[in-house]
Amino acid sequence: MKMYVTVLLMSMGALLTEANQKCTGNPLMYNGKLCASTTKYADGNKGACGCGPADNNDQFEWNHSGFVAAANQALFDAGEASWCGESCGKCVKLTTTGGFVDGQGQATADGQSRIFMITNLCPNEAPNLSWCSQQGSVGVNQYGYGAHFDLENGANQISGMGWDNPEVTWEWTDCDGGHLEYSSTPNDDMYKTCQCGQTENEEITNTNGNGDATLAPTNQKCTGNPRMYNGKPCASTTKYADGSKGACGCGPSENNDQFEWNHSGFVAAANQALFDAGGVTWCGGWCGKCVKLTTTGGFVDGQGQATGEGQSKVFMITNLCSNTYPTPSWCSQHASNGGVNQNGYGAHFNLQDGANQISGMGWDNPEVTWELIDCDAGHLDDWRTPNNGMYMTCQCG
Ligand SMILES: *[C@@H]1O[C@H](CO)[C@@H](O)[C@H](O)[C@H]1NC(C)=O
Ligand SMILES: CC(=O)N[C@H]1CO[C@H](CO)[C@@H](O)[C@@H]1O
Ligand SMILES: CC(=O)N[C@H]1CO[C@H](CO)[C@@H](O)[C@@H]1O
Repeated sequence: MKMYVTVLLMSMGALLTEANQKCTGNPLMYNGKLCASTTKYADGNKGACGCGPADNNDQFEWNHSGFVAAANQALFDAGEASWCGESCGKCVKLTTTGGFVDGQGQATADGQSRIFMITNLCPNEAPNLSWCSQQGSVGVNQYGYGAHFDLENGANQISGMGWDNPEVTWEWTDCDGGHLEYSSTPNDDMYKTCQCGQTENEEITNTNGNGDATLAPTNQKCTGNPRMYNGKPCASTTKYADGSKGACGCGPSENNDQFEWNHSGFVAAANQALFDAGGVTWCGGWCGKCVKLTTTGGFVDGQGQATGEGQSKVFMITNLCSNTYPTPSWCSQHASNGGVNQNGYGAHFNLQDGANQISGMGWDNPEVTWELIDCDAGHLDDWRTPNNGMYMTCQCG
């Protein structure tokens, strides 16, 4: 009896320490979605996206009660820009997990979603190091989160909802859709009044080059900057085949060969900004993660062909698509071009086609939407998606 009580107390102790964070893994995830930590702040400044008048440091009126947030440096801009970062004016949907970081917040009911526009930077410097310095090969802050959002609380819009630094899952979403759902979420037109919103518009015009803005989008279903479809971020795809193990080391350590599962497997090289926000070219933070790609039916004019819409496959990221020559047109997502490649996509996946697994499905560089998903679930759905155990055999695993 005495032993039983001791064991019970010990397990209760273990429950107590671990219980407050619902997200697990590295980086922390929950229900197959990436987690983020949150805090709140209030200042009267226009912030690092210039959401205020050009002639002073004030904010626009909509900052009062709006759902706006400062993102950690790595998310704000992979190239470390501290003004007009590539995430300025983009929106994220945050959903409470019910968890929180021990000693840094309080429990909040789970499943509460709100949509926030990124209008500011949480720098990876003192006094913001503990939350906003995502570091290491996995790129997490000291509590294990790959992202952090510091939420503007100038009109008590955050504390008023009972949010005391809740743990959340996060995903990119469309600002206009967010504004329709929550009037406090700024929309795309409001962002265009920000100083960085104006720069971005000029860049889009320049990118189109020929001045004919209507020609380019004909075959692309995704719209906006970055391009989105049905509220999901879009990516461009291409295919490749080589026999080398790639930037996640998915092959024997003594040579440059690939594992057998590259033959017919669903594996992909991700653009540098996604592969590793810190610019790492070996064992990037996204090695071994899986993305579900769903065809939109669209494609980039002159670069592919129409594919039926709604076809989904899950790919493990096992390689890097470098942002240096000869791949910059697809993989050059960078602050200087608004975080999109020359065709307007925030992400690019180069799909391994060594056994014609891509061309065999009739995929000729289709435009897709993408979302993060668990590799084991992907593998169950189609054995060609490598599972987490297979990834552990890679050098970076
Ligand atoms: C970042 O630092 C500023 C002071 O410079 C502070 O007001 C803010 O709360 C900090 N935010 C986080 C998330 O550390
Ligand atoms: C211009 C403007 O509306 N600025 C407001 C932004 O929000 C802060 C509170 O966070 C107010 O103090 C400012 O007046
Ligand atoms: C070790 C191994 O199975 N390597 C194969 C990886 O896939 C390529 C085709 O993309 C084959 O040529 C390799 O033999």
